[in-house]
Amino acid sequence: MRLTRYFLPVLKETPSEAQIVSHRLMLRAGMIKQASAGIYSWLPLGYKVLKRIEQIVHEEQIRAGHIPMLMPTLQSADLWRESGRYDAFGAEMLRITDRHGRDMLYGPTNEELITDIFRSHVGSYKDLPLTLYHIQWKFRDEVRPRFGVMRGREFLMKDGYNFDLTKEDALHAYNRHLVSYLRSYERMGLQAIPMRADSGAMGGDNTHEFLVLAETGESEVFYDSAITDRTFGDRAVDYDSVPECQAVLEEFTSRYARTDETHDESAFHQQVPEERRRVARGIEVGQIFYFGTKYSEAMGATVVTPDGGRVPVHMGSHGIGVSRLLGAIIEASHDDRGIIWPEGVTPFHCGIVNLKQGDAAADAACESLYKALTAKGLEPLYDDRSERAGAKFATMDLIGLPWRMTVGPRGLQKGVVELTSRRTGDSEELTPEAAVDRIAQIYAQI
Ligand code: 5CA
Repeated sequence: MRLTRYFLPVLKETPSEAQIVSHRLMLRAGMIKQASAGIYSWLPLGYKVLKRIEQIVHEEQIRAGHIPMLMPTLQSADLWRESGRYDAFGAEMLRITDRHGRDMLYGPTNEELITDIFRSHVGSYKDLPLTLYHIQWKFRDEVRPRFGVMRGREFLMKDGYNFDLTKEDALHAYNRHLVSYLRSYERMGLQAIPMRADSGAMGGDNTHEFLVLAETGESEVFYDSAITDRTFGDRAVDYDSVPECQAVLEEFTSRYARTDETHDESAFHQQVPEERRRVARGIEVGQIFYFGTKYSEAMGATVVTPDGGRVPVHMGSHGIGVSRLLGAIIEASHDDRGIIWPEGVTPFHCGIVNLKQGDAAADAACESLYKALTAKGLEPLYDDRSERAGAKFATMDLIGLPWRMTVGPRGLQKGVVELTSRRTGDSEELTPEAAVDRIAQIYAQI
C-alpha cells in the first residue's frame, strides 16, 4: 500500500474524550471512528488489525479441532424464553420488534441459538464430541460504554460451544480451549493469565477469565507473581490427549490467581508468600465456561447413549473479546510516540520512508524495496508523500509498524538503507537486499 492512495485519517490533536491511552491512540492513528456511544466504524488501519487477530483466532481454533461457522446477529426471542434468559438478561439486551410484531433481539451471546441448531441435527452419542464456533458481532447495552473498543456496546466476539456426552469429555473440551487460548494470546504478543472468575449470566461454576495485566484494566485481580513466569511458547500439544491438556490446565492454574468476584483473602494469604502477593488490575480478553446441562435440559438437546437411553448433553461456552483485544494489545505495547504492534498482529509488516520524494534514485530504490517485500508475501506501507522526514517518522511511530526502512540519497550513495526497530529504536545500515531478507526472516518465525 502506498500512503498517498490509502485512507489513514490521523489526528494531530489528542482527542479529549478518550481517557485511556489505547483509545487515544486508536483515534489518533485513524483506526476507528465512533458512530454512536459504544459503536464504532473500523477504518482501514483498524480493520486490518482486527482481521489479523481474527485470523490468529481461527487458526488456533481449527488447530484445536473446533469447527468454524456463522450465526446471525439478530435472534428470535422465543429461544431465549425457552432457556429462561429472555427476562434474566435484563436491560443489557437490545430488544427489537419486527414489522409482524415478533420479538427479536440483537444477540449478546449465542448459547440458545447454537443449542437449537444442535438439537435439530444431532441425536446420537456417535456424533460427539462436537465443538462449533463463530466470530460475530454482539450487542450489549452496557450502562457505561467506555474506553473505546474496550467496553463497547457493539463488539466482535469469538464464541465457541462444546457438546459432549459426559462431564469428563466436556472438561476436556474446556481444557482444549484453555490451551488454544494461551497459544492465541501469545501469538498476539500478549500474556493473558487464566484466573478463577465468576460465571455471571452464562451459569455454571467452572470458569476462568483470561486477564492481561494493565493499570487501566477494569477488573481488580489478585495473584501469585510466580504465575507471570509461565509462558506457553511453541510447545506441541496433542489436543486429543486428555492428560496433556489437563497438565497444561494444572500448570497454568495451580497458583493463586483470581478476579475480585472470587477472591478469598484468607486463601490468598495461606497459599502465597507475602513477597509474591500481587494486587493489580487487568483487562479481561476471554472467558471459558463449563455449565453442564443448563441449556441442554431447558431446551431438550439430548442424545441417545450407547445403551439406548437418552441424556442431555454437557456443554460449555468459550469467548474471546476480539475487538477488545486491539485495546488490550495497545495498552500493553506503546510508548509516548504511539503504538508498537507485535509482529503477529501488525497491520503492515514494514514501513518504507522515502526521505526525498522526487529524487530519482530514492524513488526507484523505494519502488524496488516495495516490490521485493511484496514478492515475499509481505505487506509494506510506503510513505510516498512529499512531506518532511520528521512528519513521516512521526506518522510511522504513531501507527506503530514494528519495522521501518528509511531510504535517502545519502545512504543510497553508499549502497545502503536503514532498518529500524520500532520497539528498541535500534537502527542498522544494510543493503536493500539484505534488509528485505532480514524482514522476511523475522516474519518467517512468527
Ligand atoms: N457466551 C460466553 C462465552 S462464548 C460469553 O459471552 N462470555 S463473556 O461474556 O465473558 O464474553 C466473552 C468476551 O467478550 C469477554 O471475555 C470480553 O473479552 C469480551 N466482551 C464482553 N463484553 C464486552 C464489551 N462490552 N465490549 C468489548 N468486549 C466485550
